[in-house]
Amino acid sequence: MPKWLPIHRLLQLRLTRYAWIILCLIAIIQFFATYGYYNYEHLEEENLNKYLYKHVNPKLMIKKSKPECKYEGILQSTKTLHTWEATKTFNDFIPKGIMNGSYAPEDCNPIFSVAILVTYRNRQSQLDIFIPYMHNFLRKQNIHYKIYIIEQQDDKPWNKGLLYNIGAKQAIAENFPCLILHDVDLLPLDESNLYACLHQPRHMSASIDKFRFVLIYKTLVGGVLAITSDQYKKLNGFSNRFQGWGGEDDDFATRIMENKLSILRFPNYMSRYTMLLHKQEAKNSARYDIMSENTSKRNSEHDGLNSVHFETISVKPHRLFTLIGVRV
Ligand code: BGN
Repeated sequence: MPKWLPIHRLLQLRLTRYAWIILCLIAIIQFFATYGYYNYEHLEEENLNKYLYKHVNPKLMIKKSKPECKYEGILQSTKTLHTWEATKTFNDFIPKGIMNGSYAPEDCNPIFSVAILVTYRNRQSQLDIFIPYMHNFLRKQNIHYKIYIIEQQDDKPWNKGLLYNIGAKQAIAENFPCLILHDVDLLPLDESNLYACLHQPRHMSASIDKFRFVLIYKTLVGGVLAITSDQYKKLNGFSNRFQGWGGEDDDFATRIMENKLSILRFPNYMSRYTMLLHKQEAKNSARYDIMSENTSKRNSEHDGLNSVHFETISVKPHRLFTLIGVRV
């Protein structure tokens, strides 16, 4: 018997054991990789039109000589960028037609006006990508829009809910009927993802590459959310009590449900986003307690849009966005 045979057998035995371990690992990874909903409940593409909230800012100049803008082509578009293509496109950016972060189509009258509210601190490299990317994306949509960056200009714990409330107050004061609450690290990939409100709150970022393009849970409203200004006021906006990362969006979802509103979504092939990389913010360890306290005590009546406190605030128009600087 040749000498190498027992070693070979041993190796074979090891290999089978390794094979088992590898198979188990694959099973575990598979389990975690498939949690969430790929086929979540959504509106059907052919019915979207009847859900659209068709309102423009009354201050927008409507010219009778121009036709009404059309949206069917946008909603039916199948053009999609791949994750790796998305961040490269900002090189071809010519800021034509944009003033104070606002744009309206030239050759037709839009039927949607939306305020894009972006909460922000210390993410210059993401903002540099986000702003041109979004203008390029939105200018193709035939909508009237304005981008607001709401920057927390202090070192105190991050308070996203409060920043959204401040941005919403400003946009509502400027007569915007629809608010789109937008993370600075998310870029839409599908041209058919029309930036407009529906008659019910609309969670727009249901399919993000970071989450393997699945909806991680059904009540998620974080990322990108479109809500009418009237509904935002009805909910009394966000709780101002969440400091640090996480929870304020889940609390907002509770407000939506308490007010008997529902969360609508477009199909996944119209709701894809790529997330720009960044390191995870410090999580707020009190977020679970605040959430359950808010729900049990029905805090939403006195904690929100009607109780916004801050030290200082400034509103500065820049060409590509309006900057609302806040010290909380
Ligand atoms: C959740 C966070 C959300 C966040 C999503 C996606 C909480 C509260 C505990 C239930 N919620 O876990 O704020 O948007 O992840 O990242 O942490």
